[in-house]
Amino acid sequence: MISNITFTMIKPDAVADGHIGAILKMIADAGFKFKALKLTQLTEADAKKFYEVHAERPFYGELVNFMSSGPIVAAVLEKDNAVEDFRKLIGATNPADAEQGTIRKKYARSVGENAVHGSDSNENALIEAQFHFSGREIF
Ligand code: DAT
Ligand code: MG
Repeated sequence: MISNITFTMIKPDAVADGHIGAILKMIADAGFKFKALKLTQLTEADAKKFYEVHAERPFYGELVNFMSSGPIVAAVLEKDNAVEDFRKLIGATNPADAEQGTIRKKYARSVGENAVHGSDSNENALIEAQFHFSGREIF
């Protein structure tokens, strides 16, 4: 599973805006297989840990508050070249810069509330998947 998986979250904005079904369909239609899937919510401590790498950035506090503000959908996805292909499907971090047809272009509210997360490397995909799911929740 090491090089063919990525980890995603449908973030609190997109869940609150009613986009879970549409986003899961875009992911499935793009050829990703669901290896794990759940509706959950991050505590403030979870969000701090998940985004630790951004701790020095000016938006860290806002990011932690937002990501723990409501339910999310967490998923592990499988496909050849999963990390890179999923980053293409979601589009640029800022929806204003995202290409037409990408998930962020269609559903993100702003750069901070940008609808979905996608892992940035194979190594982080595995770390993030294991942060959210136990071994018996990944198929
Ligand atoms: P990505 O989610 O595209 O990998 P990132 O890792 O650089 O982007 O940042 C993580 C999250 O932090 C991003 O999804 C939303 C938030 N963020 C990034 N840049 C921001 C900014 N300039 N203002 C507010 N939030 C920002
Ligand atoms: Mg990132």
